[in-house]
Amino acid sequence: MVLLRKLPGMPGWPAALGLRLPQKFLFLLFLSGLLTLCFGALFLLPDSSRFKRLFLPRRATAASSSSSSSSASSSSASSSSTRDTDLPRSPPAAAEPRHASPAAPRRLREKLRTAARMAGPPAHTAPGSRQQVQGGERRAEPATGAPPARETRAPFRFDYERFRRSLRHPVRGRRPGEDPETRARRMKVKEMMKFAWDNYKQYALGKNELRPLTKNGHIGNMFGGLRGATVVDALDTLYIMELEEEFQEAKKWVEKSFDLNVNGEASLFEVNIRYIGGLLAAYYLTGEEVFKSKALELGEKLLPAFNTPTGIPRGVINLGSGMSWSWGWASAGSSILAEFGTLHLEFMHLSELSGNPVFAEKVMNIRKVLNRVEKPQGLYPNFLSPVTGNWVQHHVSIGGLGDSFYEYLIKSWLMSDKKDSEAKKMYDDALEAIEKHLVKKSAGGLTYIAEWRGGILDHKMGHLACFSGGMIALGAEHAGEERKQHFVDLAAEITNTCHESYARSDTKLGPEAFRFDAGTEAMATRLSERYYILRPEVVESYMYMWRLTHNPKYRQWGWEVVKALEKHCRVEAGFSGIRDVYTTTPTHDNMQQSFFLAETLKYLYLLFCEDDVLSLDDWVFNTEAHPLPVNHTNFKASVQ
Ligand code: DMJ
Repeated sequence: MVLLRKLPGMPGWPAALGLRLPQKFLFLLFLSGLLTLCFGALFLLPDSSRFKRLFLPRRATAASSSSSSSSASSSSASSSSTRDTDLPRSPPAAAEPRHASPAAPRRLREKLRTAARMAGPPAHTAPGSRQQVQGGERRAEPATGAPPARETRAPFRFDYERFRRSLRHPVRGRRPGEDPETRARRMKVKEMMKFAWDNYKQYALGKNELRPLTKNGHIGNMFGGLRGATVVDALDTLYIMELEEEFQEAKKWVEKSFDLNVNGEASLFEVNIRYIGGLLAAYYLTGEEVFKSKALELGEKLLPAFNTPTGIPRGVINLGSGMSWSWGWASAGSSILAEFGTLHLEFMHLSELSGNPVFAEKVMNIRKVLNRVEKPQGLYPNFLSPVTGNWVQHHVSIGGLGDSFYEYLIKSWLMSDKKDSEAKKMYDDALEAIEKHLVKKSAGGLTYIAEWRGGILDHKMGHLACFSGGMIALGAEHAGEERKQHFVDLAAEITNTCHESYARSDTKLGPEAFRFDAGTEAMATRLSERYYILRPEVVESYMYMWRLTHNPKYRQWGWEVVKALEKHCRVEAGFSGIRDVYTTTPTHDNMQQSFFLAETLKYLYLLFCEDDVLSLDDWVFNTEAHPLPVNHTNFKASVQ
């Protein structure tokens, strides 16, 4: 209106119509009311969702609202939307589109369902697999700028033979003359693996874990209805240990019984590290197509979790509907550093094997968001909003909630054949900040890594944090000459502290967390922290330290763990965690964790192997100890 009135030589409309002042006023009032109505209608009519998308900032995602999410997510990473409050904190009751609430008009809900049906099946879904056509289901598309993969990608075949030729060492090593004691110890670990597997197979095959006291299976609620966590976690360990018959049993279960068409709430992180990691490793070790196709199919099912304003995935996803949400316990709908930061290795391989860049794009975008956000004292807090891309709470830990994020930085660099220099820089910078602010020495001379709560130190180390000795050892080899010895020493000191936490207990197994305060060193001070659930982190560090230094004490320490496991954790039908490491007659928790077969026994076995078995020249271990190959050939694959 203002514009019209000011146009030279052109009278305003009301004047042109010959209206007087009150009439002009009424006319203007009428016109502005009309405009408001028209504009408002865009938002209120049932068909208005696409206009809303144009005008409103993107909000907490149900998969249903984001078919074009990948591109939107990367481009809106800098959005300062603070609509954090309407994130679902617990699973929605049904797989309905979130904006089609029961209060929404029925017509609108029907339209959304029809649209979902027309969107068709997800790309790359195995032929014949069941499709959900409810509103919650959407096809995941590549990130920024990339066209929908299904329409444009050329036929693609990963050249497995070429990959095998690129390895520098035989996968299971050459086994030259070795000392009989080491061989006997290795064979003992192999026997433990067979015992753990046989009992799982007998009492719990197809369930997620074995309950060795009650001799039945456990399903749990971490895997969204997926079954057989122990099978998938055990595959590569069985293969490496040359337990051929048992490997065939596991493979047969994957072929015949592993059902991916499930509907339940899954941890994105756990499904990725255990199932996708386990399947990828099994494929790379054996070349069996079934492992690859299952890994890719499952990878597709995780993609809707990334449909957030920043592209930072939420922690929980319904594998059937694609709906995702944040953990109820996570501060203000935040995502967890160790969860969204522990996808990189597997997702790069999913892109490598499928020829579909979408997986790589998702994890590269996570890195972009992390690089952009300001780090307090250079540290990475554990909680980040997937909506704003800002930290939600300043709790920093190299143990639970933070741990494997750091591990994946150095391993991303190694897996890229040392080409991913961005990952190396992020690792170097993070470690520098950790050393500066969190690494401490106790009065008794033990080096430990404390936790940080908004600037205040908590002098506690979790069992989980004990992986860091191995991580720092792995990075030490690649630090410049002048820094190398420093990191070797730091890794050795931390590993020594973790060993102390075992040595100071009555069972010679370590507690869930140990503290350095009030005269206590490397021991649990709270009843609730005295348990041991067959965790691998301490023996993981022994394995890396052994390979780095060949100091025999690491094999000795590993052997002490074997003896303690046999004495306190082996029961009639498998291995069980214990509730108190400070008593020689501990009670058992009745759970044989799947990571005991994937990690604890694998690292112990490798500790008594020559270095060329799963050589670190060729492989990086994901955080569940599943070996993924280093990209010597620039991940090239042949196109048919
Ligand atoms: C494993 O699932 C992985 O190592 C993960 O990174 C941390 N926790 C368990 C074992 O303790």
